[in-house]
Amino acid sequence: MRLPSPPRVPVPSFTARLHDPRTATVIGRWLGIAVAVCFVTGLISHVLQHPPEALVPLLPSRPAWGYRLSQGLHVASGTAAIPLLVAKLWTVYPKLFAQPVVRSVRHALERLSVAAMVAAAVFELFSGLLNIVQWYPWPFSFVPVHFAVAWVLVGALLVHVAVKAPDITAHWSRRSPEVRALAAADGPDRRSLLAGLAAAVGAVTLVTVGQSFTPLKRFDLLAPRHPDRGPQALPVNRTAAAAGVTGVSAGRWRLAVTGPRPYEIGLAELRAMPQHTVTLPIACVEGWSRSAEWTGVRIRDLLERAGAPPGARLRVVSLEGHGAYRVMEMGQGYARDPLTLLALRINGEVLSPDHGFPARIIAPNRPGVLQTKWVARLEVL
Ligand SMILES: Nc1nc2c(c(=O)[nH]1)N[C@H]1C(S)=C(S)[C@@H](COP(=O)(O)O)O[C@H]1N2
Ligand SMILES: [Mo]
Repeated sequence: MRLPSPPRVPVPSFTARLHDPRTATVIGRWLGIAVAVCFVTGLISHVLQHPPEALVPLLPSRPAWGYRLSQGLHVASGTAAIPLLVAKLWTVYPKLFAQPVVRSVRHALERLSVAAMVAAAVFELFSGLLNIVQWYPWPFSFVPVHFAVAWVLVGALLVHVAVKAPDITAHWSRRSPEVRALAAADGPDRRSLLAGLAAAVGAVTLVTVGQSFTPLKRFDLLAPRHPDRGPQALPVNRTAAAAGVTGVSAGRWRLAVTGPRPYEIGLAELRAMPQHTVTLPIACVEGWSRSAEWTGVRIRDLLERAGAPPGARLRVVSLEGHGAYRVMEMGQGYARDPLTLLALRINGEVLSPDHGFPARIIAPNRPGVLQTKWVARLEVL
């Protein structure tokens, strides 16, 4: 007697071109570029913010706009990667139904590395996106985890590219025989999908990039910050009230400078010292940036008065009672740069409390988090 064969689990079958390897290769190329830009600019940001001891004296304070460009690219490439990742996952998701589930040890490892890569990519884009809107709905600290998972992503991505190298090469060129063969298949047009995706990437970029690329600020509809919005036409991340620095008295505030010849100096005396005006951006790690004209005293003049040796580093302490950005250090390259100021004014006006009254640091080519506000003390190290 013949037994009836067991019912087959219905597995969707995918034949359309939108799920073929050529589509996966083309979208993968775009996504690869976005991830590479995001990773390199992320490394730059990490090194500038948390430099290993040996690099501190080597960090360049020029070009003055360097960090602004690099972090603008970081957030823009990460944002562009979101539609690209969604499209890429949609293109390849039929592989989830591949039979048999595991063909060999090698195949199992390959699938595991893809799972790690997808999880890392989703985590990086999601956590980065929430970070730029300053929402931290998780118990861990964003920076170290975002940084560590970036390495997982890049490692798994390299494995993926190596494993898929034959497929990628075969489908790289429009004129390759494999791609021509695919063109014979029925199904919706691949070009429409790619054009739609390009339009989506262009649109999300256009409505967000104005937060750092000010010529496009008119189109900045979806970015969390607008470069013009804030006291004195400059955004604020941490207000004086949030930092608990309120009611600072201009008459009683004194800046302490420690070093071989320590001294204290009040606001009136600072204003009587040679004033310099520089045009420098605040470039926040969250992607927004805005240039302003800052006026104040050169840090190097203040350090020389304390008898600081030429190679000395500087520690800056804020009036803020606690907070991750209360204490900041800078290497001698920044401390000696003539553009690095203890700023007292912004665009000609006295700093408002939210921008760091009575005095804040402004230095070229530095992450916004290191532009310490409400300065209380300079320590020559
Ligand atoms: N003391 C102190 N300084 C600080 C901060 C802070 O929280 N405390 N925030 C930093 C961050 S994250 C940025 S982006 C800039 C923003 O400067 P602004 O508020 O003047 O635009 O200030 C920096 N200086
Ligand atoms: Mo920031």
